Amino acid sequence: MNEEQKSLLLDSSSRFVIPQGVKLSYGTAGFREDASILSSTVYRVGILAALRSLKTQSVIGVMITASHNKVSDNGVKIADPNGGMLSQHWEPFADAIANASSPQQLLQLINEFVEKERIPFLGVRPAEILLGRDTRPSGEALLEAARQGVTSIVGAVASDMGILTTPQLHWMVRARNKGLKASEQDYFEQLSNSFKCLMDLIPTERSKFDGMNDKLVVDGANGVGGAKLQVLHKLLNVLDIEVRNSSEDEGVLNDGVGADYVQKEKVAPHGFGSKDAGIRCASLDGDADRLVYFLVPPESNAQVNLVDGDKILSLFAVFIKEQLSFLNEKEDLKNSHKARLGIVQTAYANGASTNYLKHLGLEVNFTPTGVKYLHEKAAEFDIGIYFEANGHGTILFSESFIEWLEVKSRDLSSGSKGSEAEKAALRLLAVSNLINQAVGDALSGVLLVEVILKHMGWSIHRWNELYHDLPSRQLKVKVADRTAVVTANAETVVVRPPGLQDAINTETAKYTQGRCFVRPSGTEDVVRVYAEASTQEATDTLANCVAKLVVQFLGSNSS
Ligand code: G16
Repeated sequence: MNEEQKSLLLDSSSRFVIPQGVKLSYGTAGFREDASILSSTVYRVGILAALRSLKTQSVIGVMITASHNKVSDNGVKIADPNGGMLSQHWEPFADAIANASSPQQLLQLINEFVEKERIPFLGVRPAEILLGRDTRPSGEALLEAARQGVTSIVGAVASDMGILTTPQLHWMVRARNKGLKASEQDYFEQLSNSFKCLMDLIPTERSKFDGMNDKLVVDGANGVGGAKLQVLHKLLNVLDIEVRNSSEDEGVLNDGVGADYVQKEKVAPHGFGSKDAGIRCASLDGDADRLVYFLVPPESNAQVNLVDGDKILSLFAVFIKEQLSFLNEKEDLKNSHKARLGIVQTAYANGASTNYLKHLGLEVNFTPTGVKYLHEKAAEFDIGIYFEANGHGTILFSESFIEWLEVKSRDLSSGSKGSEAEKAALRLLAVSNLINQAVGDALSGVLLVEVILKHMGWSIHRWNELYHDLPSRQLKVKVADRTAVVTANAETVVVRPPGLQDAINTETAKYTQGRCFVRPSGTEDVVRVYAEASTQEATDTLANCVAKLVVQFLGSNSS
């Protein structure tokens, strides 16, 4: 770094004073904290994004969001050149600069990192960063902090893409780096065109739902997703979708609404009630990267029938498997490419879903919580389907498989035109264009669920019957220091504090089909407890007992 660069960094960083007494860490999905203490962190992430852009000579994204967290929180995450999460290799640097106590220390850390990573400054394409934010009131000021961070690297350019869903920003970064059209309008057009293509390929004998109301009612979590879905809805003009809890309504973001609330509490979001019984309902989270479906029961105050990320994954798996079997019916296709289909879940996946997927003959893999881990694993397959139970997931297609599909669909269309194999190849290509290849995306997820249900001729009830969930419960426990919990084996075993895992094992062994694990959240200041057992009552008892064990071993923090 030359002297001009050093003084630019020293000068701009002196405007962003680090809060005292807070240790920040790049968690499950970037930095997340109360918005009031985040401006220095976001500024520093802006610098990191510009350095990452120089290093990779690609466009990088910075998204200001705290997704499912309460409205007073905010956060920041990076989209890497392929649209995915920041390379984990750079996370320690993110932690280090976020916690640097003075401009001088910050400069020193950056200088050392630039040398270690050999980040080029001269004679290269200048850094280019796309900035996006969700609807949080703190977003505008934090976006400005990110912009100042980016532009404290000489020549770097920051483009404000405005209010977006998180997956839209990731999609744009990926598209830009592939040399494709990358505006928000292009995103909507790609989704709507591929959706229409899948609709046109629905077998005529299946094109009716089995006696179901065709309407879908979507809870937008009072976040960014509702308004964006309305835009898509207008473009499509074939789906009957009603959006409630849109950011244009009066409600508070993620407060008694949204995918996280519906999935964890298993209750209907605000604005939904017994009048909606029997109607297909869905819920997005605050930045529209999660999606769950649900059915409201006729009796008020009863739990909703949750159709969660595991069931969305299962629906997608059934559909993809069917298309692959059409392709495999043709001997020459079967021999020219044996597509590897892989499933990725986390420990939160309901045990019944894993059994179901294995029963379908699919390979199921497990990773720790966090899209960054699931995505990486899913990318190892020709088709990798990953979903967290909370509704975060997508389907990844390898470049080589897409190329093979493109060639084969052309060959097939000149030969046995209209064959099932040709249609299957076209459907898979359309899915790869519809479902976001960069990250889990509730908007593309809704469209894919809707068109697959139509393709199968299934109602939400039929879909929900694929398997029966084991009763489960999730609890949050406030402890003195959640980082004292260290886990292993995809978060199923507690390694520290010593003795806690033995105590959990002893408790779990008392329950038929008992399963329980604890892990520190990477987005909230809590330890999470997950339990499963053969009845809801037993599950709740197990979860509560283990929550007490967590407090015993770690000390409570009720503040
Ligand atoms: C983020 C991550 C998800 C993760 C969730 C909860 O979601 O992207 O992969 O499941 O946090 O993580 P934790 O249990 O560590 O708090 P979102 O939708 O909040 O960005």
